[in-house]
Amino acid sequence: MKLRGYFLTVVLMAIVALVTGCSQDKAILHARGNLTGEGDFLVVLTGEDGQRYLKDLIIYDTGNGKREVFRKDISHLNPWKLMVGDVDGDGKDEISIGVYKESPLHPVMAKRPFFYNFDGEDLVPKWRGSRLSRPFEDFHLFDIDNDQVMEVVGEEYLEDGRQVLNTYKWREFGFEGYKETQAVKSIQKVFTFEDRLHAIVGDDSGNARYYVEEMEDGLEWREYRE
Ligand SMILES: [Ca+2]
Ligand SMILES: [Ca+2]
Repeated sequence: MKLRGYFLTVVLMAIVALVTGCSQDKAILHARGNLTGEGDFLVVLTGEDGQRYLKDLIIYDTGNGKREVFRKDISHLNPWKLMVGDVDGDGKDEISIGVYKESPLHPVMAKRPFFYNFDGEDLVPKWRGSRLSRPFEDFHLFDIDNDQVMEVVGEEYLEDGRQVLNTYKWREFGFEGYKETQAVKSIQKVFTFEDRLHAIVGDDSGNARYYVEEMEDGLEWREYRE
């Protein structure tokens, strides 16, 4: 009898775990950084597996254990990307969220990059620009010129459908175009490797891997050889 009771308890606990596990959103994207200039934080976007757009933005103070310090449902922004990095060089990392929404100045649904600061209690909008220079597929934070400040790197589309990597620097009130690459047929994937920005670039003969080098008058594609 005793053993059966124990078995039932275990089964019930397993069912409860399964049900609550299924109904709860889980951390899909996360990024770490020093949001306030004086501490380590973990930023999380929750959602459901396979969902295109996510839901809750949660911030944990991880300086001494792990303590939730902020939580907000931002599903109305259709968030799809989360990054953390210092774009203005003040020593505090911004939270960058890729959203998919209309904007007052540009009333069509489009991917847009939003930037926030965290003051220890609340999110403070830094830049909710209507768009980059051109429509973009994805964006990244990367220090292209090695000055310890992140540039925004957009995988942008030209009007003829070709793509460029374009970079932006924070200038007091917003992002200003910096340097861009020459156009290529397509950019398949962008990633960081050994402190350089790499990309898988598609052309008529297939895909090739390049890294990006900063030159005086622009960014150059350099073929990557292992
Ligand atoms: Ca900053
Ligand atoms: Ca930089």
